[in-house]
Amino acid sequence: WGSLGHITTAYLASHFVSNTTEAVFKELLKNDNADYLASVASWADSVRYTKWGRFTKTFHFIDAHDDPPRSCNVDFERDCKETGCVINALANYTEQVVDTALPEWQRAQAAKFVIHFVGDLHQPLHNEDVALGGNRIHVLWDGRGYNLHHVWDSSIAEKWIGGLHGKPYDLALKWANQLAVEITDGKFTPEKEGWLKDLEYKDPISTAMAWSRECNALVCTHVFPEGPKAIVGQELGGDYFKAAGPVIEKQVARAGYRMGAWLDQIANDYL
Ligand code: DCM
Ligand code: DCM
Ligand code: DCM
Ligand code: ZN
Ligand code: ZN
Repeated sequence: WGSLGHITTAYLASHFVSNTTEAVFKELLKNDNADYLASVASWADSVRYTKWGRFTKTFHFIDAHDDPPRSCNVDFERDCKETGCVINALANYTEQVVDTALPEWQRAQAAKFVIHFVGDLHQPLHNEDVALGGNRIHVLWDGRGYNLHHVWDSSIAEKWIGGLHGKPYDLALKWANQLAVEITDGKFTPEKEGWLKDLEYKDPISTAMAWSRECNALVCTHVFPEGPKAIVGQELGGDYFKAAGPVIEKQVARAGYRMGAWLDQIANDYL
């Protein structure tokens, strides 16, 4: 995601975590404010292209070598790069957060990666190989040129919330509060229990692969419903957005709700 997606998922997670979890992560991240998760959610993107952070570049996605829209599927052995992917990155950093033999700064840094990668794992094009996750596909968005990856990272979400009128953290918090209502007592309430099915941080590869397969399926149904070639140069701000907006909304909601449950399990074992 872009920063709006990441900050929103983190605010949403902070809405659902237990008091214990909140205390554990406020202490670890040395931040006693309401944005203790949100303020670190985009950090992993800021280090990606720095010299010391280069090794994390492929940690943000998994390149599913499938064939949308005919066939969507993800295979860990086939698709996770030698240099790592979002699946084993989430697993490794989750293990680091709970490893009390590690120095506290390293566990805090691991927590920041976990908060980011749960988010990225829920973006359909972070679970797809085609055209570098859509980066090499030129499209139009309300008349202006972008690549398809950017549209799914940022443009759809920004339009869904009514545009970027306001401060980024305020907009994200407002959206997160709306999603929290939909989860607690709204359109997502009937399915929220299913979102946490088989969630187990001690089995991170299985859990992350289940999330990845669910998300990758959306590549066939909503990202490339007519195939990758048909979308090149198309205007996506109209009918395409109408179908994609609800998908983005649900993926952000799932990511935030699952992040909260993930951090709850971590904090429980921390004690
Ligand atoms: N930030 C912001 N508004 C907030 C919290 C953080 O604009 N309420 C920005 C400032 C930093 C980044 O997010 O660029 C991370 O902040 P921090 O150093 O507090 O984690
Ligand atoms: N941060 C860190 N180590 C770095 C860069 C940033 O621990 N090398 C922290 C400071 C902020 C958060 O990550 O709390 C977000 O930083 P930024 O504003 O640089 O995105
Ligand atoms: N990305 C992806 N899949 C790829 C390559 C990149 O999902 N095979 C993502 C990572 C970034 C965005 O696309 O979020 C832009 O990547 P880059 O800046 O490396 O082009
Ligand atoms: Zn992206
Ligand atoms: Zn990322």
